[in-house]
Amino acid sequence: MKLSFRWYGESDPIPLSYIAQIPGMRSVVSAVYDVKPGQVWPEESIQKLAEDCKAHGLVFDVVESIPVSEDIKLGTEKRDEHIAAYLENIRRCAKYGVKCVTYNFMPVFDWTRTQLDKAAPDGSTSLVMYFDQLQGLDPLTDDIHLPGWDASYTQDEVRGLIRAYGELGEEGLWKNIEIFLKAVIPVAEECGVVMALHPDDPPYPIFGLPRVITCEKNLDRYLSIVDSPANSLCLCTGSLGCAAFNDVPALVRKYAAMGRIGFMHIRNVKLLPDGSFEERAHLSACGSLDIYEIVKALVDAGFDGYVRPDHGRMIWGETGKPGYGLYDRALGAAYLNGLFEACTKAKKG
Ligand code: DNO
Repeated sequence: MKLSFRWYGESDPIPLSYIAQIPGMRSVVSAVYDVKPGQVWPEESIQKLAEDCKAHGLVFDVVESIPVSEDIKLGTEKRDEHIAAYLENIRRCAKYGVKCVTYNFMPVFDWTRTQLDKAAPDGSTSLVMYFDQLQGLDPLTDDIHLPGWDASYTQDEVRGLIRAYGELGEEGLWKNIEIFLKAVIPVAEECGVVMALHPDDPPYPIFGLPRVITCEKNLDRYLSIVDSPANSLCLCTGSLGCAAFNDVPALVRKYAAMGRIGFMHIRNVKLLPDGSFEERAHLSACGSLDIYEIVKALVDAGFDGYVRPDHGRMIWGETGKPGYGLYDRALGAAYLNGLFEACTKAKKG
């Protein structure tokens, strides 16, 4: 596996020099964050990312994300233009050494949580999704801004988008996914890039918006639309694992054996009886997911793709981007290193 760490570029409070000090760290996961979805990334920005990482002994070879615009997801008249820009971005990234591109197909909102700083008894804070905090909220009538949502949309735009997705429905979304994949995967293949689809987080409809990247059946459907190793998954254990119907170690075993995991986001979540969940430390004992079984499944399959510790808690007084501090993600990386070493040695016997 190739160990990686997400970095938000120059605005990230964590310097690359610190990331480089994490044992076994190889790759930086980043993106050009100041260009709108549907637009072409300036080559200089991609080149600068690659050079900055190289200067610290790291490799910028994973992009997270090239966002899929709402026009592509909804199939508006701007779709073709935005897909053309998407293809150009893949080509430009590949030119500077990128091997894996992460993206998602979540309508309007990326990940959804109700609180970003829920304090645990030990004083650490983490991201949580509590249904009682969500209940009664309706973005069609209320002016709500949940953490993690794109703050650049006005409330009116959000309402318009929610209505448009309501009309599109799940099958309409699948149709637009198919058009996207049939355009993108051949170009990714040509460029030697693996497209890694991130699941919906959480993996069920929110506010009536269709969310389809949710479960084994739908992941199978997605992968079969274009049956190519370039059409792969970013298997996020915390996103799939916050729904009890997903058996995450079994999913990892299956898709790793098929060679269809390009990127692993590994983190733990604690499921609560009403379906709410809390993000926890990576250690298996801290949450509902058996991280050992997940890593063992990867090692058994000979997984050689990218892995990153995902959201960490805020600990030791650190402040910064919720989920993306240094300390707890570095602890996560160290834990993952330990599991991978143990599983790999046990496999060799
Ligand atoms: C959350 C991340 C997601 C992910 C995108 C990929 O912390 O895992 O925002 O980057 O969904 O497109």
